[in-house]
Amino acid sequence: MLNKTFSLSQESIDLEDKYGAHNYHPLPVVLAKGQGVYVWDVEGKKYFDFLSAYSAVNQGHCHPRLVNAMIEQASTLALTSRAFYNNKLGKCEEYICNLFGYQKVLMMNSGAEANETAIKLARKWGYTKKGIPSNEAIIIAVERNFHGRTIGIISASTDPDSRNNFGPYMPGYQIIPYNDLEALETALKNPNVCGFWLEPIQGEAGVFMPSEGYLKKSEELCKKYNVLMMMDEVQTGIGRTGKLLASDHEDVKADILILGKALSGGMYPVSAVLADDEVMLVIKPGEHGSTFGGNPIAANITMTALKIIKEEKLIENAAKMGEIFRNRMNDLQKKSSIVTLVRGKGLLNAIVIKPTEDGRTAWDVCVALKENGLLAKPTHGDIIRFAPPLVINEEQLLQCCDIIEKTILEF
Ligand code: IF1
Repeated sequence: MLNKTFSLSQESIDLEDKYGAHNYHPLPVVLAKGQGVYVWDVEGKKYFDFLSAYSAVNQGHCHPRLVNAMIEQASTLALTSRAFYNNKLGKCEEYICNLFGYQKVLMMNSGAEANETAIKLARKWGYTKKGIPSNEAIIIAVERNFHGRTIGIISASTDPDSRNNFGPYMPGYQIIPYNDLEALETALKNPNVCGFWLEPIQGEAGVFMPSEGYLKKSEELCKKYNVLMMMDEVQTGIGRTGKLLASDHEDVKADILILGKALSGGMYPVSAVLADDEVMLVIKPGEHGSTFGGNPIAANITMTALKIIKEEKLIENAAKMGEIFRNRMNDLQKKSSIVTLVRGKGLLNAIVIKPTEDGRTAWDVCVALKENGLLAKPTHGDIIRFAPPLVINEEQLLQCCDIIEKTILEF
């Protein structure tokens, strides 16, 4: 922790502690400025951001084109609600549908809302198209899933922190092991199943990747049993894993695609659900919505955020930088007594840290990394996720590898 003498950081920390809910345990750093791969704290110290707001800031902090897109629209027309049309949403919907290859998109705000929308779409499709008896629809979810924090979503969670003491839970889920095709096929045989809901790589679980071919085989099984594949790419999408979508590594095209976070480059809360007409049009006017969903600012920023991904070749960069990063981390693992595993794809990577004899953990490594100018956060105690903005260049990446190596070898 910071020393108790007066400091700008301590002032902010104390205010949040006194007046803010304690639903997070942030690293003791108070940020005041961001630009590209860098953030600065209130005392003016500069850091590499290796979390990217959980992969929302893929395009880099305060990207000038995103700032302009926001200012431009915010000073023209900010919010109309969907009670009326506006001149930005249609263009944004067209851009998104053409880029990801779907007939329709439904715009929401948070990743959780997009996942809730996907649940409603799958269920209503199950009743009206698959003939599942009313209120009997089942969605298959996987162990260690993370799709958001609403009651509907955590009712499928296997993580005690996300789930415990928030019951009673929403029914209609069957939980199976991730990366287990036999368990999937068995579960799919139930005619009341309308959807199979998963992340192509489990972010919160600690960048847990399934076996090669698991996604493709799952897609085939879903088609065989007439079940909608609902792919949550909120964290893995928008170039993060070295492809536009993580699903692209196996040429998988989900029936329902769920996007968020970097869809707006972290400039504004924007999420989206994509599907073809057969699925999307089961929801009729007045059956679903949101005050801010698809607002003009969201639309203007989203089109710009997606153009940046393409025009600045951030997908290719993520693939190339990711290779360099994992090679350096694998070398580090050989030299370090506390790094037990390195895994990831593109610029979504993680290392697993074994506690030292004197009980120091991944948290202590992250505090030391902060002292050395790099910000990352542990998940599930022993895993450190490394996810810099996709705009990082080779020189910056190698500097960060040097910081990580220097820090880890001090443990
Ligand atoms: C927290 C991490 C957690 C997500 C996937 C949906 C959502 C998320 C795959 C919901 C959100 C965020 C939420 C934040 C920490 C972070 C996170 F995996 F990215 F690290 F929690 F697991 N699907 N992930 O990753 O999107 O409603 O937040 O916009 O809740 O602590 P949201």
